[in-house]
Amino acid sequence: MRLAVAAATLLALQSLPVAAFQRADGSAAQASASEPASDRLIVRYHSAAGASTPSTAAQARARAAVQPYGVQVQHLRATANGAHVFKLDRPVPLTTLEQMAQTLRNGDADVEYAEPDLIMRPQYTPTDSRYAQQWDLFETTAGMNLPTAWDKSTGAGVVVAVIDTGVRPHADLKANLLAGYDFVTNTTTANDGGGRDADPADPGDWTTAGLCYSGSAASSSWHGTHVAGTIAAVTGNAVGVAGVAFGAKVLPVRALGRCGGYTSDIADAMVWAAGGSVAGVPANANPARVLNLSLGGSGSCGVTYQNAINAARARGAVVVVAAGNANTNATGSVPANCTGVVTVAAVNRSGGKASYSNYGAVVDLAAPGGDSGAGILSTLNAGTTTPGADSYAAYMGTSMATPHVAGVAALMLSRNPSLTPDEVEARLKASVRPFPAACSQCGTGLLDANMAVDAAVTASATVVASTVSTSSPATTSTTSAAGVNRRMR
Ligand SMILES: [Ca+2]
Ligand SMILES: [Ca+2]
Repeated sequence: MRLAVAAATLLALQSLPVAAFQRADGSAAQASASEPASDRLIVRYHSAAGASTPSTAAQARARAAVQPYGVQVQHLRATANGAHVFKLDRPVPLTTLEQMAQTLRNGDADVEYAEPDLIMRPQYTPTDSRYAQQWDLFETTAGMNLPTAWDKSTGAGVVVAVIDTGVRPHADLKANLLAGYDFVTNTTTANDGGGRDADPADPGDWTTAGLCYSGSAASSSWHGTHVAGTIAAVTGNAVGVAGVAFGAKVLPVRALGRCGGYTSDIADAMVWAAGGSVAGVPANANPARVLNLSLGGSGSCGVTYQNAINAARARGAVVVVAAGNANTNATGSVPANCTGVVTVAAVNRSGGKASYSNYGAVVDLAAPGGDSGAGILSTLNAGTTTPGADSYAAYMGTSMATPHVAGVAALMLSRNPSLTPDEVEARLKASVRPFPAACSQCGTGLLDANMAVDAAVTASATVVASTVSTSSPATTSTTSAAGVNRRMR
């Protein structure tokens, strides 16, 4: 019965010409507004856990299982989790992929689980103009109260992994970057001439029309460089911008590229970033205590994601993720809907919900993500395709809100390294001010860095939601931050 329904659904979808399917899938920036697609499945076998390939018989059963859907599959690689990635000969909609996964499970008792390998995308939207002030760090209304927090912690000794598009060696960031790694397996996505390698430099993720199955042409985003700058731009150097945790180090872990990135690569990147081992990749000499995932896609939280999150948490890492930019309930946004993550919504400069921000019960708290007319200023690159000169630009998105929280988690762990991921999350959620403007279902409140740094050394988390910080920006630290901002165009 289930198979009959699946086949009928499939026929309806397959009857669309490829060009029509591509148009119907929506642009890259609005993938969540229409049905996502992928050309990968992740399958874990009881008998092949840890093996480099499943048995010939298992591969034959997989080919047979997807045949009714009119596609062909081939084994691609093993994952850090002991599962296997299969490549389809073309992308298919998520609902069809889920049906295929179920058919695979039903037809092979050796299958522990099978699920779509969802494609994640950076959760940002570029703003049109540049802004010279980092209101997000110090402004009384919706700023993070960082100048006061910096008197107590700057994040020294803590490593924050930025699982993203890689980084540029920006002069205002480079001194705070560790070696990192490139986990992108697909050469088109990677755009650096190969697959996985030890170089997490961002070669650019520009696209041409149709490259991403559906999207229009887009300039390189340098998304990872922007996110990393928010966390740990070099601060106090009289140049450019300040970072939230400028005493911390950023571990750049590349898992996104052209058209986004596969969950299977992101999951391996998470395992490695936290200090776990991944076959074929040298050990991580600088395990991260905080993982920043300013990315997401539509779908449920699969075993692949949840296992990677669990593995990172078991090694003591706090996993901070974007709620998503579709102005919808984040329950349908992954990894925002996974268990054990700190899910972050975005507020605008007035402290109200940013127009694009997702919301809902899975959101833990909010931080500045900016909105039209008042974005988040950070390090960037001027190249429209390949890398150009260092630059600065304002972006907006839950991608921008997330590194504010990751940075504050680093400030907390620097002050008290013995905090567990659950303790960090509970104290983050308790270290908030009430929203100064409407932000419904945005979690416990607006994160206050000073309260969080204090909470890092208290005996237990206490909700102090009624305490509104009114710290004047007239401290030495604030003046310094404002001073470097004024040098911005
Ligand atoms: Ca590469
Ligand atoms: Ca700087």
